[in-house]
Amino acid sequence: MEHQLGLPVLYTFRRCPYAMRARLAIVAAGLKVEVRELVLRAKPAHMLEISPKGTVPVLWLQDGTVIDESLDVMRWAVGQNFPVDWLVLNAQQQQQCDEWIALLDGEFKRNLDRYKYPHRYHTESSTCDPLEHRAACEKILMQWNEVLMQQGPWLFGNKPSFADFAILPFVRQFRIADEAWFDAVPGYEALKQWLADFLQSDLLETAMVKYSPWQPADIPLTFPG
Ligand SMILES: N[C@@H](CCC(=O)N[C@@H](CS)C(=O)NCC(=O)O)C(=O)O
Repeated sequence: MEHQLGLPVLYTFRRCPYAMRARLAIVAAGLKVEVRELVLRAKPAHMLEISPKGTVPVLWLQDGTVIDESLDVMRWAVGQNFPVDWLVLNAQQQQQCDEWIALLDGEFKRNLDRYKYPHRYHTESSTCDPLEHRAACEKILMQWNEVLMQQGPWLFGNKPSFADFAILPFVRQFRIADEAWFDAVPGYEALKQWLADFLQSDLLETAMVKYSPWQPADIPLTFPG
């Protein structure tokens, strides 16, 4: 397997929020990669060879380096070319950003999965109540709503940052679990506006362009196209 376009290769799955945050950072940084879309039930052998844990996103650099954690792909992208309109975080903001992302990737994601797919978490002795987990997610969302109310429209004020784009794909998923309920429920208007701005953004549109699942014999495609 080689880098046919001379670009880093990104294994990705369109709907995966982790892959989405990686693609957002790649687009925001103005970079190009060779894209290999996949379906999770049929992961390409080459991807599993370079990253046996089998999660997306996986970025394979020209020198053979493999970056297979979404936050590391984001860090790589902004390290290559810092997005012009993103805020450079100071030390205190960076610490806050790291804390929020830990909360998101930990407690929020754990509850989001149980809200979205409760049947996967039923056990012999207990059933998983999706609404309990939705409420746990809401408690976390309320924290970001407070921040956005005080200093929005982005988490750190007037400019978007790493924190916004690491978090927003998961808030999008929370909404998608029950859009009618989310759109009607009162109580976090600033957060809804933050999400709505993201959903309408050119950045997301570019990051969500559709590709067919990749096959080794395919002509290589770039992302963004
Ligand atoms: N910590 C990883 C998590 C990535 C992850 O779990 N991605 C999911 C898709 S959303 C995945 O690839 N799951 C493997 C599977 O379902 O087979 C990261 O941040 O990149």
